[in-house]
Amino acid sequence: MDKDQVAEVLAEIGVLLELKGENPFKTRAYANAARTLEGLAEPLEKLVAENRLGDLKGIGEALQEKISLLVTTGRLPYYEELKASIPAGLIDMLDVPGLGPKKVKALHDRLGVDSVEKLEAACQAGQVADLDGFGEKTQAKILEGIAHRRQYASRHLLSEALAAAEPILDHLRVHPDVVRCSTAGSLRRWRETIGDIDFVVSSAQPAAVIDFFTHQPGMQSVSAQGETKASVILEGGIQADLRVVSDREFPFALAYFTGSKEHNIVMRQRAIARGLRLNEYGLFRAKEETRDPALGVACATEEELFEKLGLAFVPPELREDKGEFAVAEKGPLPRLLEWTDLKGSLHNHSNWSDGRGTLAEIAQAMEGLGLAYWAITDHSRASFQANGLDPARLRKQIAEIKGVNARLADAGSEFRLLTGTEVDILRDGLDFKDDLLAELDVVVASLHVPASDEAENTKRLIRAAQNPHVHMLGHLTGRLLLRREAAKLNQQAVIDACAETGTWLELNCNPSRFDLDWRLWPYAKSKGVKCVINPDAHRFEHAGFLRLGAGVARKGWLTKADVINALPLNRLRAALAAKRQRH
Ligand code: DGT
Ligand code: CA
Ligand code: CA
Ligand code: ZN
Repeated sequence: MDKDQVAEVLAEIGVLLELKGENPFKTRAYANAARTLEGLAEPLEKLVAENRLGDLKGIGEALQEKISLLVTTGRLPYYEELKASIPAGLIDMLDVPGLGPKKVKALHDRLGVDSVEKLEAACQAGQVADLDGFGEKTQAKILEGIAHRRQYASRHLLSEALAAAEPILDHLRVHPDVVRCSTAGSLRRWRETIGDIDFVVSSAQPAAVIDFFTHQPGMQSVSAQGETKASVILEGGIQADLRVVSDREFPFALAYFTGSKEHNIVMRQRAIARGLRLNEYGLFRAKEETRDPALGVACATEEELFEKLGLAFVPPELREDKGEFAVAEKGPLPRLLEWTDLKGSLHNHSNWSDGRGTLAEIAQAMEGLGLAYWAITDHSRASFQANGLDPARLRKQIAEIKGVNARLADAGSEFRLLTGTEVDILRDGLDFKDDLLAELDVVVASLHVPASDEAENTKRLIRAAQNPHVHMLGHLTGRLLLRREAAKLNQQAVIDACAETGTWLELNCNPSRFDLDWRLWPYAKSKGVKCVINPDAHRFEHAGFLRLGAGVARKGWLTKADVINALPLNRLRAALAAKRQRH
């Protein structure tokens, strides 16, 4: 196990002990140890091998032993026994947003509640509000949390659905009986979360294709299988639907199953207005539902279908009935951003805070990907749990980055690291003073600890945007898809402030964030606010998030001209200087 996994286990032990009502010093020791490990600058394996765990603050002998065991064997019997000694329903309850171990224990001790279902019933009966230390507000919050949890459980992150779907699509593509194939549904539309995966295939041998599909590696079970369709549950729990049609029907089936439902409704109305009938099998000269090829209007591709309905081609990402028809009626849609337009990233971490890799290693990896620049924006001091940098360490990092860049230049490379920070937005301003910020190439300001009050959060973010040294606001709402709701804030007001001050907004393309949300980009664009697509990389592989983020930007109608990190390095430098020159 690596340090993050070990830290996770220790933190969980702390929670489980608290749930059992163990003494608070003991429970806190685990939580503290977890935090210490997370902030570790060197590999945990190395510390264990060199027998130096004892040097870490607050890690006594018992903990050292447990950590060593986890690092070397990946298992800890103490943890497994502890977990087994607690009813599974109680552990489940910890997952309800807003419920910590203390509250779960109180609910169990005083109401006998030992499952989420019983908890919901107790809330609905008003029993929870009557408990000491709970009240009406908490009870309502718990009910809301249970509802969120239920929604979360039925959906999956886009990144996970893509990882499951792409190998299957690759297999279908080379199957001899498959003529054309594609993903469809929300996955093809690049929604941030996916209910189920949809595939559309054209073939003259549907039975063979269905048999092949249901016997793919990675299938957990087959839930339905017919002559032209099948539904399966993939390992990991995602459902996937397959439809097989004739190749003549393919463009119609693809358009229909890509959706969205709202988009399809308008498409069908446009067909009706032309005396035609549109369904998943074709575009027919008929008033009634039909699948009769003799009545069909031939379309070889989706492009032709749109054309027959008086529309330019609408990329799948835009098929949400959010303005695409008005634009496609007039002519071709704007050329949306492609992920290969992106030249680098302006928000990333290194092993100086909570990321992986040294500065030199990161430079080498990102240059190897063909990128032109990569900003190192480690956390500021207030994010102590992420090993945030104080001014002295940050200045040392600036010097080291200059060294890396000098060596790159000597070697004839044009790739550059940029200096930077992800500075915390605190209650009364930024975590660093302006003179330090002015020394950096790139300043991202992020609200990591929001207040519970909407006006207060909005005020803090607007004040950050007004700082002449802040180039962009990072992950505006702090949401974690399927895990944590967005912080309360007036996003429109913050966008307006960014427009006024020439501040950019991040499209954080970590697949758990996609923050700012795609639904708000058309507004930001209309105000002239530029987008920066940042993977917020904590390890090399996270550079791959750029591809996901480009799709989200497309969904927000963004073009290359709207995106700062589509600029080459020299023009980026000019853009970075521009905000500071406004003041
Ligand atoms: P999801 O799976 O919840 O993330 O969202 P979708 O959009 O993938 O929905 P899904 O899998 O239920 O259906 C795929 C597409 O099929 C959907 O986007 C549009 C089309 N479709 C399904 N049912 C209907 C319907 O009742 N009416 C219309 N117009 N289209 C439908
Ligand atoms: Ca779907
Ligand atoms: Ca489906
Ligand atoms: Zn970050």
